[in-house]
Amino acid sequence: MKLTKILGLALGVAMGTAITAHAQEITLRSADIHPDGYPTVEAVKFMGQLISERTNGRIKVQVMPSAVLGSEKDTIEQTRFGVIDLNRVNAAPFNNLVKETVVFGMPFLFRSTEHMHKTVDGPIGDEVLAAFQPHGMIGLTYYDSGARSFYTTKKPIEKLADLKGMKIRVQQSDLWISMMQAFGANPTPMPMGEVYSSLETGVVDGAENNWPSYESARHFEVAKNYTLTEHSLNPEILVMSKISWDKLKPEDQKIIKQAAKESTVKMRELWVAREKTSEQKVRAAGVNVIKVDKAEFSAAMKPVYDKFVTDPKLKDLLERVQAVK
Ligand code: GTR
Repeated sequence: MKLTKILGLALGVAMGTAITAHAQEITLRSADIHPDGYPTVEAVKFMGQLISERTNGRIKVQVMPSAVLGSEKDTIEQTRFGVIDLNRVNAAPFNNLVKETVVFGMPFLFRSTEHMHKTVDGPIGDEVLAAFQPHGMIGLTYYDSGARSFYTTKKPIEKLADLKGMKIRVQQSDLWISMMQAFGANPTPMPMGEVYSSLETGVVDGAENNWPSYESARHFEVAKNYTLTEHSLNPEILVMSKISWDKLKPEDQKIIKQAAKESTVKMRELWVAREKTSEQKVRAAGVNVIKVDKAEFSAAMKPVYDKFVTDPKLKDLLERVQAVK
């Protein structure tokens, strides 16, 4: 074996698992808790195709779906340490670490999907992506996540008072815990992978999510009442490990950033279609879909704003989001 090859191999090992033995070829591993076919997974695969084409196969992306690399909270840590190169996570599990992400999850903040798109596609979106850097991550792009609504196993939620004392699973975020308390519920934070059995065994009385997650994770089988509160349009965020990013040449970083942005366009098409098919599927399965007076739920959210948007920087960010037309 030539000395250069031995050195190359040693370098590859020293630089971590992502760099293959051939020093020029890089495979970026990307985590997602959703299975193959889910719009977030397919969008990152699409991004990988663009990157591979534009680097003549030098850089590839391997999506590891279905939480094989762990829960979202765990994969965030692994991403920060460079064990995972790319990670597609909802904004919520980033909340405790990257404060700026709290704003997008604020209840009833976005007036519509268009409002959310305009916000994340513009300078505010860039500002929040930039806020990941001091925490060891590079914010690449946003994906849609629809609107989150409640679903329950036994008692349907028809008005705000119905939530009183209900055990509701939430994502692992202090903001989301407070939001559930403000709704009058008893929040139980846990990773997505534990929700099905928790609903089935009565550890929780309900959870909340968008149509595609409710359908894909089969929660509709065990929680048949879906209440259209649509309390948050919190987006998904695709990040890269700063350790992995720093190993790349600036021109390759540019290719990745551009491909990520293009994958958002693709993702939005996939999302619109999936929202429809997921809704049809769960309705066909006999889910009880309940309409509510959203104003009543929204009015209960003042304490959440008072608690989480105290910092002048966050207040300013929030006001700028509200002002987006
Ligand atoms: C989904 C989201 C996931 C995860 C999940 C959850 O809508 O795509 O990233 O956050 O919700 O509730 O844990």
